[in-house]
Formats: sequence, C-alpha cells, structure tokens
Amino acid sequence: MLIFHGSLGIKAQLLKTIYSLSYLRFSSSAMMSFKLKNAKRIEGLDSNVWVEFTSLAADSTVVNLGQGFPDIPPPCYVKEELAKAVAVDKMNQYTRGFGHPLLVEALSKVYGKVCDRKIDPYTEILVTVGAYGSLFSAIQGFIEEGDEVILIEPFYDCYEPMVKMAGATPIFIPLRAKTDVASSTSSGDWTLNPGELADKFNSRTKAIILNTPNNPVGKVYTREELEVIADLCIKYDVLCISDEVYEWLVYTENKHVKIATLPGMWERTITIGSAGKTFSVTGWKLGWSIGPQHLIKHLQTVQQNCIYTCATPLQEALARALLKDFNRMGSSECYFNSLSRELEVKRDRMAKLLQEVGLKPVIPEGGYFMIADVSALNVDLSNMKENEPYDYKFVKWMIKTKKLAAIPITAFCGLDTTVQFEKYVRFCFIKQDSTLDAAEKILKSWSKQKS
Ligand code: IK2
Repeated sequence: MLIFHGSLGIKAQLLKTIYSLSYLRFSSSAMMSFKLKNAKRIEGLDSNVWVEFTSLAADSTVVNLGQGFPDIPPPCYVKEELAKAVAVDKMNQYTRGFGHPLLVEALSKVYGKVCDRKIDPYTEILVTVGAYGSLFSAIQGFIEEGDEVILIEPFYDCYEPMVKMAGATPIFIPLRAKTDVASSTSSGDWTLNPGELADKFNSRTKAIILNTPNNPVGKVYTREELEVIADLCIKYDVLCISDEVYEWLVYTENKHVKIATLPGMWERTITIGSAGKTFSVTGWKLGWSIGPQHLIKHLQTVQQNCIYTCATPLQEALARALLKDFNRMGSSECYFNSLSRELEVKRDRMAKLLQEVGLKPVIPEGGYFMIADVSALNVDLSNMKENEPYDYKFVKWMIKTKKLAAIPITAFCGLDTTVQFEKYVRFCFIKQDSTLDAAEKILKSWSKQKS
C-alpha cells in the first residue's frame, strides 16, 4: 500500500511538474507571441502625466495644486438636479445616443445666444464623455494616416497621442514669450509668430487644434490672433478643432472669442466644451461638440460605434443647470460669470504668493492654472533620475520634500521644445482658501529656509 501510495505521490508530483512546465511554456510563449503584442498605434504612448502625478499627489499630507479639479464645491442647484434626476426611474435607463434631448436643447439655447446663430440641437451638437470624448471623436472622425495636424505648444497633453493613434503626424509650433526681466508677465505676452505659423501649413495639413483659454499658460487668444489662424485654415482648407473648455473663465479686460464665429469659420470648426469645467464637476465627465451638420455627423459615427451614449441622469441634471443659468445669462448671479470673479481673487493671490517667494509667474488671462519659472530657486536636483526634463524632476522633488504638488510643463510639449519649457511648472488655483493657505505656508517657510 505504502509503495502504491508512494508511486501515486510521485505520479502526482510528476503531473504537477508537467503542468507547471507546460504552463511556463505557455506563458513564456505568450510573452513572446507576436499576436499578443500591442497595436502599433499605441506604441510609445504608455506614459501619461495624469497617471503618474495623480498617484504621487494622492498622499493626504500633500497639498495638491497639480491636476486641474476644483476643491471648491459645485453650485448646490447642480447637485440637487442630479439627485432629482436619479429619483425618476426612466432617467436611469439609456437615452438618445447623440445627446439626451433636454441637454441638446439646452446647449442649443446657450450656444445659439453666444454664437448669435440658430444651432440645431439634433444635428449640430454631440454630447460626449467629457471634452476628451469630443476630441477623440473629432480626431478619429477626420484624421488619418499621412495627415498633418498642427498643435500649438504648450498644448493639452492628450492631443499628441490622439493624433498619433489616428496615424497622423503632429506638427508643433510653440507660443513664444516676450523676453523680459520683470518678475511676472501676462499670458498675453505669449504669442504665435504669424510667419512661423504660416510655414507649418501645407497641402498635407488636415487640422489645427486650438485651445483658448489655454491650458497650461492661460492665454486667451485675441480676435486678431484668431483671424490669423482662421485665414490660414481657409487658405489651406483646414479643419479647426477648437477646445474651449475654459470659455467662461476669463478675467477682467479679456474676452473669449469663438473662432467659429469668425467669417468663413463655422463651416470648418468643431467647438468643444466641458460640463466639468463649466460647473466645477470634473467627475461628471460630460462634454460636447458643436459645429455644422456636415462635420458633427462624422463625430456621431465614431461615438455610435464606440460608447454609444452618455449617462442619462447626469445629462438631465446638466440640462436643467444650463437652463437655469441660460435664463440669467449676463447677470452677476449667473455661474458662468460668478465663477470667474471668484477665481480672479484666487489668481491674484497665487501670483502675489509666487512672486513673494522668488518665482516668476505668468499671470493667466483665463483658465485656472498659473505657470511659473522655478529656475531662480536653484534647487539642486543632481541626485535625481537623469533622463527626465528639469520640471519633472523639480515637481517630483517638491512633492517628496515640500509636500506640494504641481504639474511639469514639458508634459504639454513636443520633444524638441523641452529646453524652452522645462523651467516652468503649473499650479492649479481653483482651490478653497484653506488649500491655498496650506500652499502659502509651505512656500513661505521654504523661502525663509533659503534666505
Ligand atoms: N481640454 C483641456 C484644455 C482640458 O484642460 C481638459 C481637462 N483638463 O484637466 C486636467 C488638467 O489639466 O489638470 C480637457 C480637455 C478634458 O476635459 P474633460 O474632463 O471634460 O474630459
């Protein structure tokens, strides 16, 4: 019996070994398998600034001025509308794929007024999963292999990988800052050189992606600057994808102009907005694209085969919130206006603080970010990983040693302009006073230690 048991034990062991060997063979062949390799279109796109820095800033002892989300509460009526929406049974089921009817109606009212034209809610608007969804549908719907797409640096980081995933080539052109010795400058001092821009257009140019107000610099393009871009788009028959998620967040003496409202541009522009930025609810991830039917229909084709529809209760609540503010547009209580007034105070506080500690902020004309030149701090980063730009090292060092999070600017640039931008980091200022107080404490004690 013992022998029998023993031989069974050996058999079992043998079987186990054969099993694990064949598993190993399978898994190593799986690793080697050509068919299990990633698609070429995502090659080289595996690093992402939000994935990396959101996790570094997740530690609760870190004061987070990194990723752009408010820690001020959204308006009460926005939250209340969502609670009301989910209480209605049918609001918890699928709705119209291209946008919940009440929402597209509300968007057509708001943007009809802003653009001073009739916008068809059913053919000229698409509701998407955040502004990201609009960017993706626009790029997938129009851009293909062999195309060139012009990106203005610094640009919102996802433009470049989205263009590459569509098989096209991004063509970069940097905003150039007027050189000066002052302790601060305005984002208005960052401009495009019209000749340099014209040189980027050619017969392969399919689109330009514009972002005004811009993230991260905060530049609000003037009508004259937009006219230069519009003229080139018309001359070269180019599509304009205009990312305007910060459209309402514009500070005194600046005005947001929609490029789609310039002569000849409605026909060739897709304008993108975001509920997250409009109502301080970035977690809702609802966005929209607005444009003529002959453009929007291609975004619809992408969306219907990709996500099909967005969350119904969120769309219902957003529609009701938009309608509330539509009815008081132009008045000081309208959230579209009141948020920028509230933020302007925070912007000025942030600028003063950064200057006091020896940094050179670029004062934004719009949006809720401020970039600052940190090179004057002369932080010794020689012991950090070599193969990263200065701003990446600086922010990682700042999070670790000062417990303050920001975002490196070279995440928003092509490789060739790293040197131009790596001395800047971006701070987000749509934060409660208590968060800004905590940041102030860190920055002031740091500058005291230095002096
Ligand atoms: N376009 C721009 C210019 C954005 O800033 C954003 C959101 N960015 O917020 C993160 C940050 O910069 O810290 C988007 C598009 C995406 O918007 P949504 O959240 O609606 O998809």
